[in-house]
Amino acid sequence: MSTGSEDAMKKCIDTVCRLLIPGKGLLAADESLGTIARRFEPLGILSTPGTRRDYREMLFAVPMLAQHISGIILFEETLSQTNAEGRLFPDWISDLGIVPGIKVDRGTVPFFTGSRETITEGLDGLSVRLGEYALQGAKFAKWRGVIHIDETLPTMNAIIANAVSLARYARLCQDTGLVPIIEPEVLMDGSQNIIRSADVTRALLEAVFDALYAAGVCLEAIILKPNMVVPGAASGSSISSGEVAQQTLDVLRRCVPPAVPGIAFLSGGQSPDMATRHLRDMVRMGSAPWRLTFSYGRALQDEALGVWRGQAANIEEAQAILIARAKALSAAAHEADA
Ligand code: 5MM
Repeated sequence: MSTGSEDAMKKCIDTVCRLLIPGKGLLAADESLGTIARRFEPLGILSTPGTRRDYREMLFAVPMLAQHISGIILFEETLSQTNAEGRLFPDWISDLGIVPGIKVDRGTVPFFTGSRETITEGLDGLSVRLGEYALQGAKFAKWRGVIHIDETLPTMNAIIANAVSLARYARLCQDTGLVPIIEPEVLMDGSQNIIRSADVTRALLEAVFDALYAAGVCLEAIILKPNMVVPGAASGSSISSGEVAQQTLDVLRRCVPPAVPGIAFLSGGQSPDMATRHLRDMVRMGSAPWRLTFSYGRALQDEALGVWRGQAANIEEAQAILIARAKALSAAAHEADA
């Protein structure tokens, strides 16, 4: 099975190298309209194009952000917004020395009427959209498939359908010269123990790599963005950071070929401290064949958002909190290289 053109693939490899610079990680700032409204609402911030723009400008303008952040995942709206000086966000981010990317999925819908499982939409017309995003300056893309877990879920049907969608998306990205960030997420909601979480994560990753092979995706030009293997948030079990690191690495070693250059974890609702510790412990364990880093949304942003609260007067303090978290994550991701 052939992969994309040589030129497109060269672009992808170049972007992968820039994203996986040792000790740097990704900032996921691609909240869709519903998600950002849910994050703003408890803080009394109305979600409008203007407040979303102000918030993203506050994040991206953090002094020295590029020392710790290699790439930023944007939401489609942000791609055509400008900073206070009138610079388009993707151009401004590039000038800061950070690679701009774009979330290209259209979100999840129930798998069928009444189903509690979901499938991610957005494949129709994707090839054309990818070409447009590339013209707007995006160098990489992201698609998230979501797997729900409980005593009876997930079904193989949902696992395979989400895996096949991720693979088709990834192939179209590489054909366009965009690096696909492949995000298969087993949610941490629920009362499952860590062993069940490991089993489901393994089943999902096996299906994803089967689908990637079948679609002719070049593994050297992807970044995997998986969940960590943790017990369900409602399980009440307290597990050491070392065990989370061990269980996660065991699953990844079983399923992820060493040809994959990097794994950039999602935080999935873990606290910022926990998401930092878990990454640090995995990196400390050493001997992983892929670069390990972060691609966090909430674990990078929540502390800063809580301080900013939509007020210009709080910008400096919020930015100081964000850079401190980014620095801690950078250090966690860099231990293996120390
Ligand atoms: C930042 O949130 C992203 C967008 O979510 P929606 O499409 O649901 O609005 C999300 O995909 C994010 O990129 C990843 O899940 C990682 O975020 P967390 O908060 O889990 O680290």
